[in-house]
Amino acid sequence: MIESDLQTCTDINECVEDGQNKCLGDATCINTEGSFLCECPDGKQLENDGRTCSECDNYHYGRNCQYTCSCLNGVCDKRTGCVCDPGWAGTFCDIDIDECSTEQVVCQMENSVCVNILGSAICSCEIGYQNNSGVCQDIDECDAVKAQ
Ligand SMILES: [Ca+2]
Repeated sequence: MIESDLQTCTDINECVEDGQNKCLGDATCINTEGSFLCECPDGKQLENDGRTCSECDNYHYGRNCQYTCSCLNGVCDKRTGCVCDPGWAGTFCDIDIDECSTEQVVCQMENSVCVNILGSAICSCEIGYQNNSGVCQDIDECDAVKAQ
């Protein structure tokens, strides 16, 4: 814009001047010296037109979709990254949670032990016991031998 002295050019703030905000949709306008920029919220990236924001694809997230979202056991949230399925943790949901040591699974059945498995944990009868209708019963090894 030319000032009244007809010699000085001053920056136009495209972000506030009426009708000059060229950013579209939810893109935020940022005024720069001599120009302006459009910035997208997390989970979206700027189109080639420099003015429109579009959602990240299913494999990217964050600011300008710059982070890879590779969730082994979970789903990608385009703003925050992997949201893991129960039993899984880590940036890529590839770390099994040990529900036994974190006491998320506590085995109350007598003579049973917690066994950590991928994505979960189960209660299993201790060695020498077998599950009989939800009760861990002592295996009579002597009887088993006789039956053979
Ligand atoms: Ca587990």
